[in-house]
Parts: sequence; C-alpha cells; structure tokens
Amino acid sequence: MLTLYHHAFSQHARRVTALLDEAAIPYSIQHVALNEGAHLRAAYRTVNANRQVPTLVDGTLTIHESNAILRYVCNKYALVDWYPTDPETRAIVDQWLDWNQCRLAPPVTDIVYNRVFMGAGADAAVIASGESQLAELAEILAGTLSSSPYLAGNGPTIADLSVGSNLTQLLLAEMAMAHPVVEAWYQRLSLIPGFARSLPS
Ligand SMILES: N[C@@H](CCC(=O)N[C@@H](CS)C(=O)NCC(=O)O)C(=O)O
Repeated sequence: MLTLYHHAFSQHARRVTALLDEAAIPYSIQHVALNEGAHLRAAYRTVNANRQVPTLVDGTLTIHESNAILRYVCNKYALVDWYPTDPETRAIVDQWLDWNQCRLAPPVTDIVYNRVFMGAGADAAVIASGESQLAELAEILAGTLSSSPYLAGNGPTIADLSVGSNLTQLLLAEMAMAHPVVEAWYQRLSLIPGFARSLPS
C-alpha cells in the first residue's frame, strides 16, 4: 500500500490526497507535525532530505515533489483522464504543473506565510507584492479558462488539482484570485469529491 507523508495545511500534500481519493487508490497517511518541527528531525530526513511534505513511499520507492508524485500515481494506475497520454494535451498539463510551481506557488506562499503565521512581524511589502502578482496570474488563468472548463480541456486533470490546491491555500489567508472566470472554475473543482475531501477542515 502507498504511504503518504502529509500535513492537512500543506497544499502540496493535499493535491496528492485529492487524486488518490478521487481515483479510489488505497493509501495510508503518516501525519508530519510541521508545527512541532517533526519534519526537521533525523527520522524524517531519511524519508525526505528536503524536510518537506509530501513524500510518497511505494515499496522500495520514495519520492518527493508533489507534482512528480501526481505523475507517478497517474502512470502507475493508468489514470489517463487525469494525465492524458496524447502528447499535446500532456504538454498542456505539464505546462500548468510547472507554472503552478514556478509562478503561482511563490506569491501564495509569501502571502500565507506573512498573513497567517507571522503575526505582528508580517512584511506588508511582501504581501502587497504577492497580491499584485496574483492579479496578473489570475488574468493568465482566466485567459485559458474563459474558453475551456478546465486547464487542459473539457475534463479536470492533475494540473487543475495542483493549481486549485494553491487557491485553497489562499483561503487560509482569507484571500482569493478575484476573477469571475477563475472563481467559476474553482467552484467546478470544489464539486469533485476527491478535491472537496482534501480541503482542510
Ligand atoms: N516543491 C515541493 C514543496 C513542498 C513544500 O513546500 N512543503 C511545505 C508544506 S506546504 C513544507 O513541508 N514546508 C516545511 C519546510 O519547508 O520547512 C512540492 O511540490 O512537494
């Protein structure tokens, strides 16, 4: 059985449970208490030298990087709707997976870290910069989603689960990508049972 090292407030970990639950793949959760520094202890470093969640263990295979985990699960269980095999659609899925990590994740992390965890030490300039980046990124998302219900076509893929998990993360900071097209897409995603189940409670 798969083992997922996880924390419910990690968007990177939640995107993986969204897929596993949606595809009804059995797995066990190992909660990593980030708030208690469990990820910094030697025992966890042997699981993930980056000291981060998620990590997936499948027999002798141990992998980190949430999007690599999503791809692995799709490849292993032939989840071709979630990770289409035709080169063009797959390229679009990969594009959004990389965009999510390279462009969207940094401002989301900055905003949530400062607004939720830093209290009086929050850096207002970092938050303002994050907000301005989000406005630009929302337009980019909307550019695709105004002509397509999901990022890579008519059905949801792992790109939607991955990008959507960052929008959920913004909600922790009581923020959203305020664009009607993006909001409508997020509502569609929220109706996917696995995605809905992954939301932090
Ligand atoms: N690129 C990694 C990022 C993982 C990540 O940043 N995880 C956060 C939780 S959302 C974490 O474990 N943070 C603890 C730390 O970096 O000290 C992925 O996509 O899996």
